[in-house]
Amino acid sequence: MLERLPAYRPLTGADLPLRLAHRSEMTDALGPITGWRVREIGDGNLNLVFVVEGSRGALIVKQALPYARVVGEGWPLSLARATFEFHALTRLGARDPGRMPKVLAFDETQALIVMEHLTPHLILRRGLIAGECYDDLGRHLGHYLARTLFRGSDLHLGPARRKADTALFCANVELTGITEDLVFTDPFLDHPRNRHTPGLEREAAHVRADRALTLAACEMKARFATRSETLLHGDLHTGSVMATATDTRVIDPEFAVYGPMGFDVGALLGNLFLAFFAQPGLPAGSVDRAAYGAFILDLAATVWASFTAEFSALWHSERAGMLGGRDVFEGQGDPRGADLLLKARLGEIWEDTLGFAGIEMHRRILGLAHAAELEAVADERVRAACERRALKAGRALAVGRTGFARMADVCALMLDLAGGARP
Ligand code: SR1
Ligand code: MG
Repeated sequence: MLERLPAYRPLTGADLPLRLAHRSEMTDALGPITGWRVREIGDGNLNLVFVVEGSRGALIVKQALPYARVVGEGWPLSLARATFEFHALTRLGARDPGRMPKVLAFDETQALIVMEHLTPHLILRRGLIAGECYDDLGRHLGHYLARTLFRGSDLHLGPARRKADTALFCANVELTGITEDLVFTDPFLDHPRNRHTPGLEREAAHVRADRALTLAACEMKARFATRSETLLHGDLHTGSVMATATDTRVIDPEFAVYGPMGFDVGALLGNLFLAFFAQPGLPAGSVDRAAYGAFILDLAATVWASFTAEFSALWHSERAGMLGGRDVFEGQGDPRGADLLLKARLGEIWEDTLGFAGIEMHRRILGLAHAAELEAVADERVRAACERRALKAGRALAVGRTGFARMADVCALMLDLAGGARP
């Protein structure tokens, strides 16, 4: 690990080599400082991200700023998010080995993490805009979700370890507060942080007057804030995934907190659905956008199927924690009881997933932080039309979350709303 530096200072491309060259983790991986080339590539909402290339290889240096980059110094934020990100990278990375970038060094004072440079990986949002093909993405993400959510919970961990981690991540109040406000609150009222595509004024007003939808947002917010089931990534949208045709990585877990399992699954699926609704508005080029939309729905279905399959396998092989029902069922000769408990857990996660997905779809259209897939639709009238359909779908999921029996029904709804034929 890095030694502490005297006082926090944001890095610049120009001073990074001199400030980090004495770190052996850097020189070992990059080679001599004379060959270092630095580029700032951060396009997220919060941090600085540098790629440092040397004669031997490349690394990423991610540093928190004392404010939210998307707004500027007018939105101060503490540097503590780098510490939560480091602890989350360590834990989630160990729960699904190989799925997160390797961490080489962490400096708490400078709020920076040095990690593996993922190349030729592309941010998934960019890949879904470009119409990239992925072989195993859905399976990788479904397994990632099952492994991290199961292994961070009382189904697997002992109570002392689980409670210690819950306490650790409970302190991530600032970023959790951003989620509570930006995801579950702002889009459902007239807030100055909100923005939307011109042409959606009527829809934005309808959302705010829609009691059933607002009730769903309040209910999902309560589940997010009070159901401390497992360590969440906390911000698992398609900008937090990097992929090649055959490899998938999950990045940026700085919003990590203990919460309900369906939150991560729902955030991911909600963002995939947004990418689906963006397809008709994106330049076709060599991409058949209708076929690519079907691919995205299939991807969402594969995520869910792989999640449930892996979660069920872990249930049978790694259910060592106190909430798996081993004592009351196996202990008393009723193994079938545990199967019913698994079915009930997956049923709850399914309903939560749909609820969180529907709310996420609203906040990425009406709130502060939007989805690049929809933002990439250049013509505002076309974008507004895509977003109108996505809002209808999001409402159907959030309000009707207890009424969908299968993923096929969800995908059929998406196709109907997009104007496509039922499969
Ligand atoms: C001020 S942060 C806005 C959003 O960006 C992050 O990626 C999270 O999604 C957050 O809600
Ligand atoms: Mg992020």
